[in-house]
Amino acid sequence: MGPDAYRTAGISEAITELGHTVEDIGNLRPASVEVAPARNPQVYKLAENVGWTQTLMAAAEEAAPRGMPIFMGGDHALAAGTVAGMAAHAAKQNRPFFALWLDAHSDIHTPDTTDSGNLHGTPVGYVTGRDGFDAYPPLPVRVEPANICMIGLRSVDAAEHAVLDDGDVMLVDMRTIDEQGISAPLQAFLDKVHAVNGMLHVSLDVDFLDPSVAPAVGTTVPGGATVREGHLVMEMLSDSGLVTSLDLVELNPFLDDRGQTANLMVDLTASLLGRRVFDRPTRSHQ
Ligand code: 4U7
Ligand code: MN
Ligand code: MN
Ligand code: MN
Repeated sequence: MGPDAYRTAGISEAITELGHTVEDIGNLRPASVEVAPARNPQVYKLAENVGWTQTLMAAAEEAAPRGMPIFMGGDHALAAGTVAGMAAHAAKQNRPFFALWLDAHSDIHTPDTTDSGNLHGTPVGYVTGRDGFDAYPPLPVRVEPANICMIGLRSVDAAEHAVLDDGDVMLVDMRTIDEQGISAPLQAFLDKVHAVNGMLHVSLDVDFLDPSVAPAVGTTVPGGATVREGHLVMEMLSDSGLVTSLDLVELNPFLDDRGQTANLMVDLTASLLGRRVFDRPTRSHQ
């Protein structure tokens, strides 16, 4: 139901209003695949997830040369395919690939380490080439952990800590945001992308935002980003000119309050695509 909720909230119109052309290719369907049962009996809907990964990887690679793909989910399992496909596209262009993960969670489980069995907690594990994804399509190119930045973290499982603590992923948890603001760490990451003319994929999980402003998600965690923090991130990303693809994931319209969350996600997308309060640098009145 997520993609239709974004359509109802006027995502195409909001983007068109900013002077861009929109091509809505409609809803996709997962490839039908057969897989051996997962080692971990908790794992839920493995074949469907593998099928979606196959479909979305191909769709991303196909769409990337034609513009900036926006992938509307659906849950975050979607990103296994979209990120892998965009990384493959970047490799063909001979450009380094980066990913910005805006999320309360780090989603770096594997099918073996997940306790919940929910594969939306594993896409970063897949794209960074962790073991345990044998049922999945072979990864075209591995995403370097050093090229990933996670912002908004406040729910990280023990098995995820084990890989992140000694790893190279740039971790910006809510405490960092409280202490340093959201713009300084984001700018540091964008400088890294800019320095090597990288392509940047943004993966926006609804639960990055505080549930008081974005209730329509199954995995709410209190203490998330504010509306303004969300917009500031998107405005800085827009100014950077580095973003080449976007995921909008985890919206569950059944949990929404009169479209509040869908509308906020559309507004954030508009900020990323150039909407501003003023279209020139603002100066404070002295
Ligand atoms: B989302 C969780 F245990 N880590 O594995 C898990 F906390 O895409 C949550 O970020 C995963 O919403 C959340 O089930 C996945 C849990
Ligand atoms: Mn997520
Ligand atoms: Mn999440
Ligand atoms: Mn989820």
